Amino acid sequence: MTRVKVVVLTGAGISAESGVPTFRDADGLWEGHRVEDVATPEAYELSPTTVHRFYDARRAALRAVDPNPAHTALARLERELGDDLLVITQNIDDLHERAGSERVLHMHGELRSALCRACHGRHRWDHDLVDLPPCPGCGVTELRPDVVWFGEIPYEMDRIAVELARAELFVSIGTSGAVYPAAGFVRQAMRYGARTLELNLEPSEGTVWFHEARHGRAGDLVPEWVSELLSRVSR
Ligand code: BV8
Repeated sequence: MTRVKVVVLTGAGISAESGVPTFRDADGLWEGHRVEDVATPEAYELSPTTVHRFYDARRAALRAVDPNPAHTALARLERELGDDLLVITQNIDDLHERAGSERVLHMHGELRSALCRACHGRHRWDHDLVDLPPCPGCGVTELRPDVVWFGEIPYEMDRIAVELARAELFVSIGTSGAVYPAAGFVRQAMRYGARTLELNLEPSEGTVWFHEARHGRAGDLVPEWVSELLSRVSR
């Protein structure tokens, strides 16, 4: 039996069935806000309160949602593949971790983390930030959401490049392929010879770059794909 190095990229679509709104579907988050008003450094400079309220609401909403079968299936896959699986997520929720995944790379940061603009410390954070609490590290009241905004560089891009070069299978789950550099990962993986698979409700903007695409709900597609893959490989 063979081993296979798998890199999975997830987007908002994998959390949709948990009740976390996506960004670009009809009732998406951005519908309530123009992205420039809440997810850019300029927006934060202009109106920190608006931006804090947007993220404080999303952080609080995490308590009311749970992982769905797609998250659970990826955690099962990690138990079987171990270091041969890495989940790179664009999502800032903690549903992968709560489903049991440990090897998760949050390239766009996390709601449950605060970043200090004074000491650049990153701290586990589960409360509101709108009242400008002191940084647990340096005490200065300069904490912002530890989230990568448009125009900012995503986390761990060097590590991601290494992982994409090593991948034998690249699977994109629940993302529209609208935001870079994440939307370009499929081409990077393909250039290094990976097989590419898209699991999404509908064809993404990058669907042409995938060897195979299956369209439907992540809660159905992901457990089915994981069972299929595990029947073919072993650690
Ligand atoms: C950077 C954190 C430089 C905040 C986010 C012009 C052309 C190309 C690029 C650019 C350009 N102008 C500017 C850029 C760069 C820009 C960009 O890509 N802009 C886009 C809008 C054109 N990117 C950046 O600024 C990035 N930084 O480029 O720095 C650099 C880069 C590398 C190295 C050095 C320097 C930073 C981008 C990060 C922004 N932050 N999130 C927050 O969460 O509030 S992005 C945000 O949108 C999300 O995090 C998510 O990652 C991203 C994409 O959303 P998706 O996850 O795909 O969600 P979406 O709603 O779009 O789609 C959901 C999909 O799921 C749909 O297809 C739907 O059909 C499907 N679905 C729904 N339900 C289900 C389902 N699928 C399965 N089952 C279901 N049940």
